[in-house]
Amino acid sequence: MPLKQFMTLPRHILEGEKLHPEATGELSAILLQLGLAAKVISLEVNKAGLVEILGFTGKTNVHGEDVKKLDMFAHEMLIRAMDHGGHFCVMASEEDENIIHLPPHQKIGKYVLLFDPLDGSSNIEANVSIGTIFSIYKRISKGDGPGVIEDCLQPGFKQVAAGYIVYGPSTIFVYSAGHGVYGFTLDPAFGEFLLSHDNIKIPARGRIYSINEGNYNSWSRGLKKYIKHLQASKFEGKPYQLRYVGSMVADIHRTLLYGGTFMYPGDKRNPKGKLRLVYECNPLSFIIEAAGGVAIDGERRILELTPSSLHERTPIFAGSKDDIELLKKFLDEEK
Ligand code: AHM
Ligand code: MG
Repeated sequence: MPLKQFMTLPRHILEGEKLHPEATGELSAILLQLGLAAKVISLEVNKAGLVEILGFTGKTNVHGEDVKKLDMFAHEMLIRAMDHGGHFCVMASEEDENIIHLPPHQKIGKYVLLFDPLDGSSNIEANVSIGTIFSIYKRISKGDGPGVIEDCLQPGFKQVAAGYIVYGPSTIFVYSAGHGVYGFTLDPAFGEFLLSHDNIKIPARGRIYSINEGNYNSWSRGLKKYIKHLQASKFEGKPYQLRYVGSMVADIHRTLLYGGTFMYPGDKRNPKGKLRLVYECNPLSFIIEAAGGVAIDGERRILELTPSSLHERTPIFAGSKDDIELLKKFLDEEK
């Protein structure tokens, strides 16, 4: 595309909308507003080492973890940026135990917004990449009153759009509305997201595997055998590589671009692993699948799981199609 370098996120969203004559423009408005919120959070993340924003608020979130101020900033910023557009009937955030209602007297819309405001926050103080993850559904509850928790507990295949923003060496906004995955890098000079990754396709195989190997002793036999198999094998004549940022959003972004696998298994102590189905696994699996990859919980497609609660966790194995298929064979053999 000759004008690729001048394809801004707003232009891309609006041109995408023209391809769907039935579109009302609402989803475009939501994505545009998310782009704006991403810029504000990115600015704040970039200041993290400079201002007195680090440290703990003294509160813990619903998972019993310490909440850092930047998490709360991102959480509040997303709510403030998104709750006045009249597009949503309900929202939910990883940083809030319950669903988030729209302000009183606010127009109620037909969409549902779910987000992890700042994923990988244990990395903030080390200046390592972190990110925001979002997921958009249509309401299933009847009527035009406020949405309910069931609107937030839909299986991931019902997402109408999903995406993430990685605050890394550059800030990148990646989204899919179901047709293709597109990445936009923020130009800090004029504050606009520019198309940098057009129609991303995940390679069918990759050289990198990504897992917290510190948990090796609690893995299943099948998973141990798979990792041992990779360590004893070659990819295009070279050994496999282990890369693990510890921010799922950054690990998935690398997997999307380079191929390979990202894994967070369950174990005896935590059979459902650590990562949240609604806020992390569903949106990132939607992106992986839209790019031609596969995401499973070890048996089933992540996107076919029906969440039973907002903060439910699930094991996840996501990435290149051939790699995940091979991994599944190892898991099945040791069932
Ligand atoms: P967070 O949302 O509180 O930041 O936690 C989720 C993060 C993921 O981004 C990452 O994949 C995982 O926790 C890392 O966990 P571990 O330190 O157990 O490897
Ligand atoms: Mg997270």
